Amino acid sequence: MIDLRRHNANFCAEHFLEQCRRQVSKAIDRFEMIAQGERVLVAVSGGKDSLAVWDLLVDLGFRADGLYVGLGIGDYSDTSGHHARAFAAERGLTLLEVDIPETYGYDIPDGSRAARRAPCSACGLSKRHLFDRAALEHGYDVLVTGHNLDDEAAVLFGNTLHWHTEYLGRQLPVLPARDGFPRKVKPLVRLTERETAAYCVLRGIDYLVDECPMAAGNRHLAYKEALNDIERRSPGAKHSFYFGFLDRAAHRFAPDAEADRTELVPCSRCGAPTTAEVCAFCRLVDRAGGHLPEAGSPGATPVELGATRRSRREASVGGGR
Ligand code: Q46
Ligand code: ZN
Repeated sequence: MIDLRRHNANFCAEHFLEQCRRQVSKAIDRFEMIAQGERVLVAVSGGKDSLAVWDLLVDLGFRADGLYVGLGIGDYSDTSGHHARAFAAERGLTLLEVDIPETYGYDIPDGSRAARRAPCSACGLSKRHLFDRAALEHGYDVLVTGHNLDDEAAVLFGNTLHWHTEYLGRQLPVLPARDGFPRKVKPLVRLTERETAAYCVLRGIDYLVDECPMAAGNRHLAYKEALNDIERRSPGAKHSFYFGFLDRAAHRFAPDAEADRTELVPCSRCGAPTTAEVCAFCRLVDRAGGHLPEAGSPGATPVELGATRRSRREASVGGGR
């Protein structure tokens, strides 16, 4: 039995899985995230959320491939890569990979120190750039991330505490494609972290349980803990905080987000959309002591985006389900 206090209900395994599928379908339909037949790229970390969303999308009949980005965070990256590859191989799914140290010559721990950025800020910037790039380069219609209700509520909490109204205006479960960015969607917004973990256990998905070692002290975790405390006393609080915001407040901040939008031009080095001559990613690569891909290699020119390669195991596991 799985007890979901926020729904005031207990579910057996089979009904719990059905409930997860229903919640994801509902999010996809309500926010018009993905149409049947579209090509979907899932940003995969090897953790519970990204593997759960990939599994759910395939189960719901979407054509979804994965992309894993190697961050060079020691054992954590080795193990997370292993989980992502094993998941894809066991199910005959396609996993693309980009290894930052191998292709761009820096890793997140040393690179962020050299660039004088917080690790999560350097990491987030790198991942966003590489996911966007790969989605466009490989012709995907939509990029999926595994952000769940806890993540979105924590981001909302932080943006509200600091009244980042321009961020509040674009904190939506769907960001439409624009100016060289792919459409980005978050189908897990109706599921909590505890639910995605239970989903993985029941589906036999072997995910990376350890937290990233660089996450300690990050404010996002502190916001999550604060919200968990509130949720314990008042089940359903996270859901009503986040969905109440979407229903009743998000549109009020749209003008702030719009005013914050600046004209984008292609980066003179990599071609990604940017407000400056050189994009934030290329500047990070410089300051982190890395390099753009060697001339002649994939991703070396602005036209040919990314430096993705297929998972080594893909060749031996055949097509999808
Ligand atoms: S992987 Fe990267 Fe996270 Fe690790 S360094 Fe921070 S952002 S915590 S999702
Ligand atoms: Zn660039």
